[in-house]
Amino acid sequence: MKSLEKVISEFNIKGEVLSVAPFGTGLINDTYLVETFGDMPDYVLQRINHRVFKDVEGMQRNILAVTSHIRHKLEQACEKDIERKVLEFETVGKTGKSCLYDGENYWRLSRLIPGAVTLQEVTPITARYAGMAFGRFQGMLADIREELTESIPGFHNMELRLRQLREAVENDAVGRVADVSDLLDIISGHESWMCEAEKLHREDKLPKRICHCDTKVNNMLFDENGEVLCVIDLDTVMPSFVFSDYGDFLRTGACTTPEDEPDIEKIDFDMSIFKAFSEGYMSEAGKFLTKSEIEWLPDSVALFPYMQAVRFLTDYINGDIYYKISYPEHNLVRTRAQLRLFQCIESLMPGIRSYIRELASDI
Ligand code: GN1
Ligand code: MG
Repeated sequence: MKSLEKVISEFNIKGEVLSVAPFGTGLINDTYLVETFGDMPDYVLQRINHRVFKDVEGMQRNILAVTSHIRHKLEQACEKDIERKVLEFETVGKTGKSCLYDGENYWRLSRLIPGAVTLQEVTPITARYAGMAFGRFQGMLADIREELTESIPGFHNMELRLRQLREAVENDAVGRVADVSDLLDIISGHESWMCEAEKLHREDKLPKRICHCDTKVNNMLFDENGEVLCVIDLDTVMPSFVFSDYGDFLRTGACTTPEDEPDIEKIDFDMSIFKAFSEGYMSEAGKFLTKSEIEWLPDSVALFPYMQAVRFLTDYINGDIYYKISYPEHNLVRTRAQLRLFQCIESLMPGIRSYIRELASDI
């Protein structure tokens, strides 16, 4: 692998590199903070995992289409501080491209947004802001003209995720299936409910639009006052169901523990975060959501822990080839935690449904 300094030198950056250090907690790409001397901008360097993102160029085209569309919207609205509200990528040499392929790896470099912080924990106040931010994000992209590709085909397609699990079980590549039959039973017991959205889509009853598809709180940048500046980590921006962003945020944001909590007794779903996030989201997204999209929001709260459990378990059975792990049973622990969260949410469904109904009747 080329040295990181050599990679950085291929991009048109301002200033001279002072230091390069690992940055963030993503499970897929490798991310580095690049600091420069003096007042020059600092940068974020990423090595893109092209085993996961097989069409890197298509993904990068998506990201540039989205960031330039958002920039244009912010300019039209005469927003202040636009440089801190949308990501900007540096180009490689004279190519005009924002992605470097060094013969082995793909790299990209964006400006670090100054004074921005990421939060690892969510409060009702930040959850409300987050809901508004993702609602606004989807709203701004509702009229984008470019057709975006699915940077990971079928990324949030529950039917596909279950097929991948079934294939993993059939192959049983590392002999782990026998020990997870209890988890497979829980999963198969809920298949038809969890695949309902795909069915509705096929019947033309549920649309897709451009979504972020990885709405964790650490994928948002907040300013000094705790308000959202912008949404980052745009690799998975693609056409999906709106509730990709709504449900996936709650999966981590409203869970009382990290997503890999080993003690499942500690896992619960925090209704106050749910309410605050939903209120923020609906205050923005209520302007453009269709009736059928609103109707499926409550179910999506359950869908995302379920889907994530299926994805973690598939990877565990395949021998840990997708997600970064810190110890051998990590994907199994993650699966158990997600299924526990799913079950907590299942028992709270009546309250979840009635709260969303209440919010929807106010708009
Ligand atoms: C991955 O790399 P990170 O943490 O942003 C994954 C998400 C999962 C998440 C689970 C491309 O995101 O879909 O929800 O791990 N991203 C991809 O923590 O698979
Ligand atoms: Mg991410």
